[in-house]
Amino acid sequence: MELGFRWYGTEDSITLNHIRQIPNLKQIVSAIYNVPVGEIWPLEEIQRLETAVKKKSLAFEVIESVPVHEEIKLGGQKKDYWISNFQETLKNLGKCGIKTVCYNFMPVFDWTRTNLSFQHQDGSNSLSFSWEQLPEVNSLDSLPSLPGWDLSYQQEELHELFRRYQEVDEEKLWENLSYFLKKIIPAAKEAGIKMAIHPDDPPFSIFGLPRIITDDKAYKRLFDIDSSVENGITFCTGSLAANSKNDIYKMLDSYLKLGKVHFMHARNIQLHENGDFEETAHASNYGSIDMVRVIELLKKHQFTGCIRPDHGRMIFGETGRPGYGLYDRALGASYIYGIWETLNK
Ligand code: CS2
Ligand code: MN
Repeated sequence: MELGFRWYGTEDSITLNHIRQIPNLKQIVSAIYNVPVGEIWPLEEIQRLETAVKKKSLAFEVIESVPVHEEIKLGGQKKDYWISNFQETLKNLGKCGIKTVCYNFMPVFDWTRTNLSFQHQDGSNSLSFSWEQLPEVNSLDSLPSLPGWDLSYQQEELHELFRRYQEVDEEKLWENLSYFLKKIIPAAKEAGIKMAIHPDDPPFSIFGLPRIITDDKAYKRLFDIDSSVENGITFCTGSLAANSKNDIYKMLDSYLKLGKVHFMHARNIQLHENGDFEETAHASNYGSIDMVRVIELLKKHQFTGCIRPDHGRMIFGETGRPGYGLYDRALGASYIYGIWETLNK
């Protein structure tokens, strides 16, 4: 297992100089952010990122994420064009020594929360989800304004997307994912890259939009599409645990055994009986996830991939990108490494 840290590039208020001071931190997880979704990531841009990271004696092996163009998820007419762009991006990433590419297949919105600064008793704050606060979408005329996504879409654009997704149910989305993977996995193989799909966050349908990477049954189906090692996953503890029916330890155990886990996200959440949850400190006693059990499984299967602290709280008065402050993620990283070291004594 190697500790990684997500970095949003030179636009990130957190610098590589700070990140490299986290004990035992070995890898930077990043992406090219200035290329529009679906366009090919130019080789020179990736090389520039690679150089910046390596100059700080950190490894650059995991990309999070290469976004999948909405036309691909919709199965639209131009999907082949966008898929071939994705293949080209993989080629360029392979040339820069990238081994793992995280992506997701969630329609319209990636992670969905109702509050970006839920107040904890100790004065820290974090992202949270509450059913009561989730806007209802009864018609296309009342589309949701969601924290974190308000500025991502123009109203008309959102409207058009929702309209088109009316034709895409879960079954259709599976078909579109399968179509995508059949073309992408061979390209990944050729580039020496393993694909790692991130689970839907949270793992259930929202606003009537289909979500499919949600539970054990879904993973079986995903692996059936292509059993090769390149068709793998990002195991995100906090995303999957937001459905109380998911036995994340059993799931992780079996996917590690299959060799399908290429990237780990360690995130803790406090899940409530009504399905609401808030993100917490990484330590097991702060949330619903037993982090020791998670790391024990990584040890059991001799996981050699990258693990990164996923969202952290905002602490010590820090402000900035919700979930992605420096301090709590650094604490999380150290906590995770502490468990690992103990297990390896
Ligand atoms: C991440 C996801 O910040 C987060 O919630 O875990 O955004 C993740 O990076 C993407 O869904 C992966 O494609
Ligand atoms: Mn995650």
